[in-house]
Amino acid sequence: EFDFFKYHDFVEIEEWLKNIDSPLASLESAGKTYENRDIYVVTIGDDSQPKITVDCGIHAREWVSPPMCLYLIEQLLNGDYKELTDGVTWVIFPVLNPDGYQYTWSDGGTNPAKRFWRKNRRVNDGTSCIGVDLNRNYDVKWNQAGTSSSPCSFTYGGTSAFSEAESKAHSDHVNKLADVQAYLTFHAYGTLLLYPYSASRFMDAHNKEELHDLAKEYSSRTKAVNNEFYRYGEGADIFGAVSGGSDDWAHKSGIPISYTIELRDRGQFKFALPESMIEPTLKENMEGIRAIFDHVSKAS
Ligand code: 0X9
Ligand code: ZN
Repeated sequence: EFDFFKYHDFVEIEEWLKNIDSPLASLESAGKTYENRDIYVVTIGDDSQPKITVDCGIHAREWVSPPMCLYLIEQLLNGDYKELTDGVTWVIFPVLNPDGYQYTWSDGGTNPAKRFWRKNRRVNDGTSCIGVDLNRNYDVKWNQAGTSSSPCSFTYGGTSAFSEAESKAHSDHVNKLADVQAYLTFHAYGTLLLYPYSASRFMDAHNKEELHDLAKEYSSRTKAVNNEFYRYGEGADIFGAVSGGSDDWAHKSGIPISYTIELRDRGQFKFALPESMIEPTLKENMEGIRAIFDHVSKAS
């Protein structure tokens, strides 16, 4: 029995994904990483419907993120959220950065020098420093703000936008889909909901009001579960300008609803969130996700 409320390494996650058995769902590889792992994508529903696309695990050390995607898949197929497959197709990338994620599991996840790795594991030419921050490798104002051009930095943006196998495979796959209405990318930590743009204080989403109102709704539904409050706002307002992120790319490429969700906590345990806090975190966000579904299905 797979325990959704415990952490699992990539090998265990991959095995679970391969065992998904549902007429609604299909598992594909969107591409291969530098270390030759699969960048998996689970599609629930057919191509004719409006879509919501979700990803988890773009940052290796944010361990509570992949469980969010796995639990979402399970709940859509076998749990209390089956009705969210009515009229909407889900395209879910459960571990967008498998090489980095598996690296954090070195020595069983007990080695702090490895457990808190953030980037992918690409070997950068001309330096001994490894890895690109995939959330600085998308194309909105790439390499402009809140990012580094030093390969040794933990926010290194790579040699160009989409220089990395993971961001390239992800964006290519999503760009091929018709009628994508919403994009959710799960990170940790902070207990926050961010909407575009993050790249610059001087860029506003064309539907900023809609994004703000729906974030408020997500936050109020989430709060109703465990009384945990997710603060929300424009990324650049909350963090200052940070460019090259996947949320900005998604919005700019035509997906109107786009959020980065920073799961728990607020800084007590940071990336080392105790397993006992996985279940409440996932359950409260399922209610937030229901708000996104309601919004998308109401509009179409
Ligand atoms: O800095 C990030 O990539 C995210 N925070 S984290 O602590 N999980 O690393 C926030 C991303 C917000 N969106 C953009 N910067 N585009
Ligand atoms: Zn992150």
